[in-house]
Amino acid sequence: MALLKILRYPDPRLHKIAKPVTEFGTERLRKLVADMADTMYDAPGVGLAATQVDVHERVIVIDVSETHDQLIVFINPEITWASEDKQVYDEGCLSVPGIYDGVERPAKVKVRAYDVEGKEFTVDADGLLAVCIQHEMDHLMGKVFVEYLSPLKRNRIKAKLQKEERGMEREAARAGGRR
Ligand code: K1U
Ligand code: ZN
Repeated sequence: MALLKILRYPDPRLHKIAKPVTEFGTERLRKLVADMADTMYDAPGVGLAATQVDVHERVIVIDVSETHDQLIVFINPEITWASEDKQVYDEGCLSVPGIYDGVERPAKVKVRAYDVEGKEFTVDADGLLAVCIQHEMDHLMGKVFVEYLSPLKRNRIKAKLQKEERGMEREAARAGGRR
């Protein structure tokens, strides 16, 4: 089991655009997916995009089940249909820890994607799965959910997380000095 470091907003690497996966069924892709799933379950979260672990390829893992045993791996996902009706969901993000806020998105989506072996599949999603797929696909396009919020809220969130980051860096430097 390998846990990957999750980038924290406002890290500029969260705004990189991910490239499509071109080689399927490789050990490298299998390991990336396994490590991403371990990282998501450990966090804990219900989704994770490769962008968040500084890998800029179109790979997403999601498990919205209560039993944490229904992992879905989406490689090169594309939304082929989105409903006219919208829903507002209080979203969270492992890259924006401790912040939850309402985002309006299409309530239902159809997604086409590939599994690790390169086999195509489609998913009809609603509820949290639909929210999570759209949130993770935004990550692959370099977009973080706070960009849907007002500039005032976004700047407050940015300042809070930057302050926390400075505190963590100071603590790490102190711990290093004690060694
Ligand atoms: O960082 C991420 O992209 C994952 C994110 C996914 C998400 C959740 C809710 C709405 C939209 C997108 C999370 O998993 S945040 C953590 C979270 O929702 C959660 C944590 C523990 C138990 C259950 C949920
Ligand atoms: Zn996120």
